[in-house]
Amino acid sequence: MREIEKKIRAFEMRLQANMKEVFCPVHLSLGHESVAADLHEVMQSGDWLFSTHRNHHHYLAKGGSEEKLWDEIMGLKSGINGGFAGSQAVVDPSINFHSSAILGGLIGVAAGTAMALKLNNSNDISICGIGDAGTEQGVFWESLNFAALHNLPVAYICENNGKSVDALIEERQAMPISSRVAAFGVTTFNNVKVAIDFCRKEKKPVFCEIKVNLECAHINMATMLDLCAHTA
Ligand SMILES: Cc1ncc(C[n+]2csc(CCOP(=O)(O)OP(=O)(O)O)c2C)c(N)n1
Ligand SMILES: [Mg+2]
Repeated sequence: MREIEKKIRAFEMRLQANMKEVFCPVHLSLGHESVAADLHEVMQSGDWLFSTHRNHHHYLAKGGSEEKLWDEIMGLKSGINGGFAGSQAVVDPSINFHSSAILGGLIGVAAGTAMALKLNNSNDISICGIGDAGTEQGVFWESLNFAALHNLPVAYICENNGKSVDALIEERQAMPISSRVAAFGVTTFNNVKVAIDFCRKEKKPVFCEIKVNLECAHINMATMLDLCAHTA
């Protein structure tokens, strides 16, 4: 296991052990670390990284502060966003990192950012981490079409854990994601580093699908139910 994977995993396991102290929804990325580690190895500091409700691994891979992330999740003023964002919506403009609790919320923003990078003749790219259910939002297909039409340097990195909360992918999707993406004229990959290199060199959109195994529950449900009971 690479150093960055160990760092991410240690952070998440410490968080899991302290979940009783947490008062916000938390989606751990246990089992997804290798995707973030691959990104860590090929991202430039000027690249933009857009993430989801499950974002700790992405944030740490982009060079985010472990202490500030911890404090944010704990709801402290010393957190990245003063404790107001919580785990799901961490934003750190100093490292071009954004995340959103809205499923698919930043997919279009990532394409728009790629358009800005293209207009500025930048060598940086726009990277968007999504889950398999992120591809079920209409904005994903609209953004793919737009990015393909305009040759935008945007990389959609899909961590396919086969689940949308507890709904299995076999019960939700008729065809494999990558084959549908290819029909939009976007080149598909199953290796993050190769996909990012292609996107940067060719200045074209890419889609990379990695099968992962989420090693924990979707969310900190026990903590959430406890919180509801106390505030009811
Ligand atoms: C617009 C919207 N609809 C529904 C939800 C509730 N929701 C949160 S996470 C999630 C499933 C996400 O699955 P996926 O994108 O595959 O990511 P994973 O949690 O498996 O990593 C859903 C439906 C939401 N946050 N936003
Ligand atoms: Mg999923």
